[in-house]
Amino acid sequence: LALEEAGAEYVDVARLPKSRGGGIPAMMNFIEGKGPGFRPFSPPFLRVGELVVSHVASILEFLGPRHKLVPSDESSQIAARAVQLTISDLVTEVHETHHPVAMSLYYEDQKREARKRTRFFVADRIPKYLAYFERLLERPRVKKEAAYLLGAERSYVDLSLFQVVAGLRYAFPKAMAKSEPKVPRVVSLAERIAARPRIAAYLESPRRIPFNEDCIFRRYPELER
Ligand SMILES: N[C@@H](CCC(=O)N[C@@H](CS)C(=O)NCC(=O)O)C(=O)O
Repeated sequence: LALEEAGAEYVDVARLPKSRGGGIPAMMNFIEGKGPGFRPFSPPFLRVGELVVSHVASILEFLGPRHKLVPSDESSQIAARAVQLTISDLVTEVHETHHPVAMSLYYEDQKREARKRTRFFVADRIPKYLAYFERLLERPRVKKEAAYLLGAERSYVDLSLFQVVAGLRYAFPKAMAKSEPKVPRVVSLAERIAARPRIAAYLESPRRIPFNEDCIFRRYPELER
């Protein structure tokens, strides 16, 4: 989203055909320490020349100032890092709804625990996180249709919040239908980000991977029942 919003040129190497030097093996070369630069633990990571930056929050912190996706002052950049790390925490909790026991087990082998975990996640954690973002968007003299997380201008954390709202809607439609009326600023922000010309074009393009049951946000209706 950050690279798309910036209009930056990039290659999604893992999705490039093997015949063009891409695919999973090309990505795994880095994980196995065969690529140039730092050896990351897991995807996603960004390679710029010999520099390898891993972890979403760190990648965004790197891209932010270079692509004017964050204000230039230090306090805004520290706030951006904090919001992004909070979003990373939320994403980890989302993952744990379908993998509460072990990463190495299939969802089908931890379904009972997943149901229990999801019950608390949707009842307590979704409302708590969304209320926090809503409070960040509450600014004196700023209309709810105009607020961004760091102030008057969009930054990379707004893109991330859009992604999380989209993912939560996919995975937990019932919980989101209940929570959204309480967070009108978050809902408005997600709409405004989706409508930004470069983001809208990206969402319509094959570069956007549809939500599915292999990644972080998964729709297992039995978990919400
Ligand atoms: N904290 C990392 C999490 C990255 C992550 O969870 N990567 C997944 C793929 S989406 C993975 O490959 N994990 C392998 C593992 O943990 O063994 C980030 O924010 O980028």
